[in-house]
Amino acid sequence: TADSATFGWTKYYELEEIEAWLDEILNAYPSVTEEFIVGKSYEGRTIRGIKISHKAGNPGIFIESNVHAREWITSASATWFINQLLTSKDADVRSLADNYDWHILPVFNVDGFEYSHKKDRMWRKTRQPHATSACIGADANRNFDSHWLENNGASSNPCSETFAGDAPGSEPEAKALVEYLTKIQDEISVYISFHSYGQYLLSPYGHTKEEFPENYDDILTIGKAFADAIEALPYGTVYQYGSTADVLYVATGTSVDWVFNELGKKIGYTIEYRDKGRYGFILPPVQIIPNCEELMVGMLALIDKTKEL
Ligand code: ING
Ligand code: ZN
Repeated sequence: TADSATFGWTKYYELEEIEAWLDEILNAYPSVTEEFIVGKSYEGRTIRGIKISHKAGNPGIFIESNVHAREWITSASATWFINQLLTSKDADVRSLADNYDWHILPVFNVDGFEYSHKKDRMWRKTRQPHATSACIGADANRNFDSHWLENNGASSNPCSETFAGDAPGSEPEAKALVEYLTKIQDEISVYISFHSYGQYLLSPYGHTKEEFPENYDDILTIGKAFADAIEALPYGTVYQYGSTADVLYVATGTSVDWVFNELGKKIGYTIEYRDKGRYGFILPPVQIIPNCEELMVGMLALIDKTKEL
């Protein structure tokens, strides 16, 4: 079972267990939590998130996690973070919980996540079939309507791991998130997307390395604070930071770029968690909690610095 007495962060859980745990959390903390529904996946699953709000009028932070099915550390980190916001007695964490509204989507690509548990551990994409190919699914993080399929930042081949889909929003999951975020955009000031792996804090733009956002200096200052905080922990884990296209590769139609370019938000990051490739997507469960500790100090520093600027 996955009740809160037995749910922990020493193993990875399946979708059903994560959802059962979410239900328990919603039951246990009714005055500060609320479920939100993003919509339905291709296979008909409900895409569910949790909002944590300790007081009215807080700025909102949206966390999107597990868009890529095999990146299991991301939903483990999201659930750990939810638990910290509700139970931690640490003053800094309490201040994060009290002064921001948290909109957390632990498993965005629900169909792919289920498939990665049941059939193919290395699955990345959605599970929607394609009309003219036997290959299944698209990369939901290339399916958003921001420079969609430009600059070789995605593939038009349905068999590619970075297939952009037939059109922006062709994947029901991406379409649902676009509609949901559009609806609640006034409640959100920071957007963070969880990925693995490589130990990066990536910022806009993904679609080009020829241009940078007008607030890129601030974005880098915040990135440095995040990376420094993580490196200062005894694990000494090193994160690189900078624009996605500059530090990693050109990627178009990503959720963070869409929120930044189309919703006009000024702060959006992708976190690429541990490790640097030794275990890659199959990060051993003993590393879940250390990874989450890094997330928390990084997030504290990120929010602190954002507030200062
Ligand atoms: N990496 C991300 C990917 O979607 C990324 C990198 C994230 C690029 C966000 C642009 C925006 O390819 C992994 N490992 O999925
Ligand atoms: Zn990813």
